[in-house]
Amino acid sequence: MMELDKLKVLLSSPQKISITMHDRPDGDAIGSSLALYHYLIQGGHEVSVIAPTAYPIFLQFLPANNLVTLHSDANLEATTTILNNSTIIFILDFSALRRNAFGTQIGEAKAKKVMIDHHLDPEDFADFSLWDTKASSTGELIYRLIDMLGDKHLLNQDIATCLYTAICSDTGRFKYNTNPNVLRITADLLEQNIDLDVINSFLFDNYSFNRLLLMGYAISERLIWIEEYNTAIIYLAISDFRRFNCESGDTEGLVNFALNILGVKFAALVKEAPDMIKISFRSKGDFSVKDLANKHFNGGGHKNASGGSSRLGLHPTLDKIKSLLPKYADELQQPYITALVKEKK
Ligand SMILES: [Mn+2]
Repeated sequence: MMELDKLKVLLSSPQKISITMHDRPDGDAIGSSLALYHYLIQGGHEVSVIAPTAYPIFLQFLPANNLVTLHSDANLEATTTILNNSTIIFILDFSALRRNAFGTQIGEAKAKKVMIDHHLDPEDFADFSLWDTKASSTGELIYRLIDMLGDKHLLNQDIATCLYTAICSDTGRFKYNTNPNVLRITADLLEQNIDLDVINSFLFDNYSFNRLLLMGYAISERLIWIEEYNTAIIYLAISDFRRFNCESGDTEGLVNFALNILGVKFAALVKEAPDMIKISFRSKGDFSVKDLANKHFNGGGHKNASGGSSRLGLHPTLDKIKSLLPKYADELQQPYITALVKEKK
């Protein structure tokens, strides 16, 4: 394992660097990668960013997005050439090589490997790693790396725009994984005069008209509220997606609307797909949807956010979820934070 000092020495002369991230890049993956790009080019390095798969159009406003190489079937050779010519490969926002479409090639490359990540269970392939599961985001870790290398004076508007996007995405707009240090870092980023109106519009105000209609329909027609168990379930049939000309990905964030109900402890989004039923679970407090997904729906995840699947069909799956609720009565029957609310009424 390389020490920070050795990385610093390595970066003190111009290198050929590639930066890559996990498949289906999100705001943290692409934001932290482009931030690192804008930092490294100031050191005179030759830097390539390779996205293993496509990523949403609403992330393509980031500065230097036009320089990202997309690893696609038409472009496999480009990736190989870049990796073979690299002296350093930065591996961002993932730490298991299978999470990247060309992970095997990364593993075999001669280049020094630098892994920067906050996910659980990292693999042991890196020469240098900055790995912290307590970090809000890989963006936060890129900021820390720049600081550790003594280069905070190199922060500029491009780096700040990318890092703000990374941190804001992974904290759900500073709703979770947020601590004083995250906000201090964010304050530093705002010192670079980044345009919050523009960034936030790209990140969050990006629904198509049809997608908003689907969301409205899901809430008005497909939301079941089971007050006894403080449980909200939203379900969508294939025909609903067709009706609004939407895709499965258009329900991103929909399950969180179910979590907006006062007192709710458990929420599920149940989606019909051609070959199976896909389910997202969310919870508040100590109720573990990780265990529930694991035990009953071949899934897993985190305590408060998990996913699973079912082969039962849409309505039988809904029935199965409902039939499980009495088993969790002890945990679900007391509404979340309402002891406080009831006193105030
Ligand atoms: Mn991340």
